[in-house]
Amino acid sequence: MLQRLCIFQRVVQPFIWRHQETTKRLVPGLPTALPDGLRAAGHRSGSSSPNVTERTLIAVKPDGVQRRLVGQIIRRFEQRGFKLVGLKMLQVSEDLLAQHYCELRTKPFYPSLQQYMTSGPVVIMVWEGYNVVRTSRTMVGHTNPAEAQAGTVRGDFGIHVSRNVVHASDSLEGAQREIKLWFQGKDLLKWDCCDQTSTCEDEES
Ligand code: IDP
Ligand code: MG
Repeated sequence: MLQRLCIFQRVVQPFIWRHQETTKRLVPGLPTALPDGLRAAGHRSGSSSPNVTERTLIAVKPDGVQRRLVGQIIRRFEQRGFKLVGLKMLQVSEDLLAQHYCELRTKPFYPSLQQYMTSGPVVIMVWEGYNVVRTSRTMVGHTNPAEAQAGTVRGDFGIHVSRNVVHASDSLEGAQREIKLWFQGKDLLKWDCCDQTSTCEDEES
C-alpha cells in the first residue's frame, strides 16, 4: 500500500501537475502555478482573493525538542503573522514515520533518519495563513543547515543535515497529505485572529 502511494507520488502526480500547468497556460486569465506546486489553493480558483486559510505542517524534530528550541520556533511563526490551528507532542512510531517520509524510504540515510526521528518527542503543528507553505519553507531554510541562510531556523540552529531541527511541508499537496496523516479534522481549530486584517488584505477589498 505504502509502495503504491509512493509510486503514485513519484510517477503519476508530477504528470498531473504538468498537465495542470499546460491547461493553465492554454486558458487566458488563469494564474500560472509555480512549478513546485507551492501556489496557494485560493489562487487556483481564478479569484484574486488571497487564500488566508492555506495550511502547512511544521514539526520540531527530536533534536529541536531536546535543545529546548520549541518556544523560539513557535515564536518565529507567530511573529511572522501566521495562525496556530493545531499542536501536539508525541513520540513517533516507525510506521507513522514511514508514511510521512514514504518518498525517502529507499534512501541510504533512511535507517539513520528513522533512528533520529523516533529517538524522542516531536512537536507537530499546523500553521495557517496566506502563502504559508512557501513562506515557511523560506523561514525554515535549506535542508542542509550548512547551506541554510542565517536568519532561517536551520541556518540559525543547525550545523548538519542529519540534525536539522524542523520539518516543513514542501508543497500544498504535501501539506494536505501530511496534515491528514498527523491530525484528525476535529483536532484542528477554526478561530478568528484579532489582527487578521492587519497581516493580510481583506478578502473582499
Ligand atoms: P526537507 O526536510 O528540507 O524537506 P527532505 O529531502 O524531504 O528535506 O529530507 C527529509 C529529511 O531527511 C531532512 O529534513 C533530513 O532530516 C533528512 N535528510 C535528507 N537528506 C539527508 C542526508 O543526506 N543525510 C541525512 N539525513 C538527510
Ligand atoms: Mg521534505
